[in-house]
Amino acid sequence: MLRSTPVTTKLPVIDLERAAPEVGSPADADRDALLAGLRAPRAWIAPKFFYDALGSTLFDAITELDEYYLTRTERAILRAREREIAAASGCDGGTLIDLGAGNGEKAASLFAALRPREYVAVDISVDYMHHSLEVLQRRFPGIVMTDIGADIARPLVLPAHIGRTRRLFFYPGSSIGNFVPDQAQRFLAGLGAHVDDTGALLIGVDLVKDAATLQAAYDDPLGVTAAFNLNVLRRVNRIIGSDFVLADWRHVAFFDAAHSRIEMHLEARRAVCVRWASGERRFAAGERIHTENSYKYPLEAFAALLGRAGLEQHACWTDERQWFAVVLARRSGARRRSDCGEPTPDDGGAADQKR
Ligand code: AVI
Repeated sequence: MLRSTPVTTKLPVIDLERAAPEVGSPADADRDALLAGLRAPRAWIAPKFFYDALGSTLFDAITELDEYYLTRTERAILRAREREIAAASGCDGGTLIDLGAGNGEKAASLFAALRPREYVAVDISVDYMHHSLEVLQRRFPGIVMTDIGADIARPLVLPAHIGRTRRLFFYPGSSIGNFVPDQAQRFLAGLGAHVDDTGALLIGVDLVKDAATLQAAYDDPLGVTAAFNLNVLRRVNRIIGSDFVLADWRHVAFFDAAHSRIEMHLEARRAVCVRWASGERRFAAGERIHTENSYKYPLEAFAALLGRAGLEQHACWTDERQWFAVVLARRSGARRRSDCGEPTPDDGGAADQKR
């Protein structure tokens, strides 16, 4: 059995990562990707490696920081606008597909408004998600729940039993900003292929703003983001058997206005040689490993990105400061719906920008 029934609390899990057949094991792919990045002239580590158990906990701590405005700003918009979002999506009674679901709580906070018949949680941390979903299933026994273990950066394969109409893809948190724009376009186009005219995408986008605010969000005085960044080296050591010494590295984060992105790096405090079974890499003092980009979009640039991906912005809600946007998109040319919600006065400070 692949999915839950409304009364089941023991959820079967679909782990597309572990099941991927033809390209060698995901573990091999991870090792290959890490080695390629460490051997590159400008070394890099893909940000997906941040999220082991400790990394996920550190990320949760980041979202509690005063400086990291993204999570709480998005939450406030979703809370203030949930009824409008539900009406504009037109996906009542449909399938809510949560990309990078984590513990599913963000999506669950919208269940009352969106009233999905089916909830599909997709996340790479399959064990953590699976346990959380069993808890959620007990709280919402009327919703059919499925969890899928998959790296959402890879082409999404949905099991055949997932409802095909009124699919609402939910991609919060501005994780779209962790893709470079070309990848983001391909990713969005891939989602577009999974929705028909009745479906939509609800996506959180961090907007460009003053550099000091951005900088503080990614280089907090408590050092939580630094710990999050450095922790990736522990993960690399485990995966490729390398001997990174964390004390040799410092966290660096800055806003690159030309690319409209925060860049995170790990910088060698002194000359170091990192070894693993099949090789080594020497780093000069001050040399960096690039670990993450976090793009910040002007609203028009994000709408243009959607357009290049064959989607169009249908509605958009922001906070008063215009720091963050929640965007509802449909396939370009999708039949317009008439049940698009009008702005309500009791918006708790969230500003509405319908197109
Ligand atoms: C997950 N992602 C949207 C976060 C971001 O803001 O780019 C990851 C993060 N990196 C450092 N702090 C948070």
